[in-house]
Amino acid sequence: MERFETVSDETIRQGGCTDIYFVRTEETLRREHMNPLVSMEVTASALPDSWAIFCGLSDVIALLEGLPVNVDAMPEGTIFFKEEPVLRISGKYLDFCRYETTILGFLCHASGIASGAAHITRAAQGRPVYSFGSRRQHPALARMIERAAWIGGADGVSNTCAPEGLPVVGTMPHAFVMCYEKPEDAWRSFDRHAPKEVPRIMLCDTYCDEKAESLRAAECGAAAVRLDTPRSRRGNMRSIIEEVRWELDAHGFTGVKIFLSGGVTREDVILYRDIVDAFGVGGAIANAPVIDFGMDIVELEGTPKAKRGKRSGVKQVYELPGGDHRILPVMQAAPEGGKPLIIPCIRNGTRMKECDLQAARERVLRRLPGLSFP
Ligand code: PCP
Repeated sequence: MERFETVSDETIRQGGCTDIYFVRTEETLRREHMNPLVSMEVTASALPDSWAIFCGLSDVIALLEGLPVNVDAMPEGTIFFKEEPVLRISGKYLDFCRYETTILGFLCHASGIASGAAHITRAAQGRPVYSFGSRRQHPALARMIERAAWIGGADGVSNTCAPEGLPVVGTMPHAFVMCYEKPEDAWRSFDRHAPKEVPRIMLCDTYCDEKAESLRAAECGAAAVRLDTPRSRRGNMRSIIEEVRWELDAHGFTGVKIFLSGGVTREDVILYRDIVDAFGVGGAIANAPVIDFGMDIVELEGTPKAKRGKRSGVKQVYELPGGDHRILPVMQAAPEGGKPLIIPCIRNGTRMKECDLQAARERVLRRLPGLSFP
């Protein structure tokens, strides 16, 4: 059977998914009988926003467990700033050289999605945000996308391959409504057959005006109406939403909520958060810009060494009592009240700590309210 255009876990684990220059590096160093002891740090010199969320460590640990290396990192869900090391690997260079591509891939993508989700969650100011974007990426990545979105603070996810325990949400696509003669038939049928715990959120823009369909859905018992109006038909979206709200209220459906989806961006969330009860966000989370991490040698055979533009020496990042961060050489005394953020993850191949998904998310949710936002 032909396989999909993806790389197998086994190939990744064996270091087969790498940039060719690492293969050439290995060959050359081996022939020269060189294998220096190095410490490498992962840092981002610039970020898409002023802060970001560290995510993807669970995959890095799964990859490096069993190798003769030490790994130290910020726990997943830690807020970090540019120039801060988020992860460090120490060991003989040839034992992990070829994994750089994979390690950065894990971290850049997952941290980008978690950060995108966190910024949107922050923008929503308490309105629920649901991750609807697994369809915007290769399906082989769906689990990672939903995991990262959840860590970043999304209130639920839509893909059935999400890690166990995550709230999986969603009711109906346009295709379902179109299988029936009238939307009412679809909504009523859904109500008859959907599990009791699934909220009756009815899609209200398939054929007619959002206001007309929303009223009809409310009359059918909708708990909420979902407006997924295509961009080409939007006009003034704010006035469409306000009109829907007005008419629902005027007809006694004050309890019927409004759910907005379809191309929703961070800016849309800010524009409509006062009149929308919940958001379904696809591409703005799943396609969030990746974090541009680099992985660089900072110490060679115990001596600080760095390329241009990077700071030499092994470092620690401290969270200060007010929430600010400070980067210091690891051997320097901790600042007063400073909490070290980089902690041991692997010691000579042995995993020191499990990555706890819920703890990662709580870490984000605790910090979010105090973070800067445009
Ligand atoms: C999908 C769904 C969400 C969209 C995707 C989220 O829309 O209804 O609203 O992704 P986005 O934020 O990147 O747009 P459609 O593909 O129009 O879905 P349907 O099958 O319901 O027509």
